[in-house]
Amino acid sequence: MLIRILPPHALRESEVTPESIYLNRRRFLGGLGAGAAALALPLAAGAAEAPGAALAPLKVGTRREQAGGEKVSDFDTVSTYNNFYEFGTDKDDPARNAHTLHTRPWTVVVDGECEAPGRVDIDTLLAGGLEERIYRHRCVEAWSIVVPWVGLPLGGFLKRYKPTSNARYVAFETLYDPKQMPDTRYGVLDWPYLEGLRIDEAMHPLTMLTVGMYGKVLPNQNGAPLRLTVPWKYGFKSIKSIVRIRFVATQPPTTWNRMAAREYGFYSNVNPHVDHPRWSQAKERRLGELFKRDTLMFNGYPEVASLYGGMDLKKNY
Ligand SMILES: Nc1nc2c(c(=O)[nH]1)N[C@H]1C(S)=C(S)[C@@H](COP(=O)(O)O)O[C@H]1N2
Ligand SMILES: [Mo]
Repeated sequence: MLIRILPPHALRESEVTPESIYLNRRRFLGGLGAGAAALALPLAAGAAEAPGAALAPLKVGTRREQAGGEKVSDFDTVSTYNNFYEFGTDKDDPARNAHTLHTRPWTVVVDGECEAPGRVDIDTLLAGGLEERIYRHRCVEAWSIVVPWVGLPLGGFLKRYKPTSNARYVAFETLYDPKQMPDTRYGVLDWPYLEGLRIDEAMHPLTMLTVGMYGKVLPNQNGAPLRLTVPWKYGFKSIKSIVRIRFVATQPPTTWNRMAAREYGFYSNVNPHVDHPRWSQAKERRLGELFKRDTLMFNGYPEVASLYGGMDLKKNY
């Protein structure tokens, strides 16, 4: 299916960006290619000035190193090599374009199958009980980084809203505002960006509601003011700039799964033994390193294996 419309060289290059190649081609076929590229150019200036200097520092309580002592990636890399398609499909687009996102005021609605639905203001979340967790992050495109995230465990946050026994999944939604997110004017993906977790995955102590990185608030391009961090899953599960969290009874639709179900499953656990239909997942390039390294099962978080007891992870990819 999708494999047939790719140029042959793309099939061999696992570390180029298969998704953006595919999507740019799609956009091009839609007749928007040249115009979109030209529009993006005038914004190119102003991106490179003192990365991170203007970001507010966060008060961090406990700090946990949970990346096996591996070297933390450079802030510059993590904040300039991004996937955030609402701001463009090239890796440097979000850092150049995401300044148009307004992160204040920002409220997150929590509703659905729960006894105490409500909404919370981002500044309330920032005010108390933040932790730092250093996690590996593995993109489905076979690159990876190690990031000191700042946030709070998602499970504790969700419990405040008293999920009922009908709450078997949690659905997440990104802001959708074409005025702030210029690339949502194109049909690259279905907007708003949607993601979901099974309730036990959402409650797992590794799953974080993330509000910062490197001791500061999140840069817009990394999903400000709050995003998910699910370190044993491919990066696209870590949805950015969340405005709504909903407890639901049945498996919710997710953007990438709707886009190409055969390529992007609901679970999307990092798994070196289950290849993507268009490339191997056995190895990855850690950004900043020369040689590829082996991809670890569950991205090196074997403690989550018990969530999937009895499941065929080739079928539930
Ligand atoms: N709303 C939204 N969330 C998103 C994406 C996106 O395009 N839109 N990209 C995902 C992908 S593919 C990855 S790898 C991570 C990238 O996070 P980072 O830029 O902080 O490394 O964000 C994920 N969350
Ligand atoms: Mo990704």
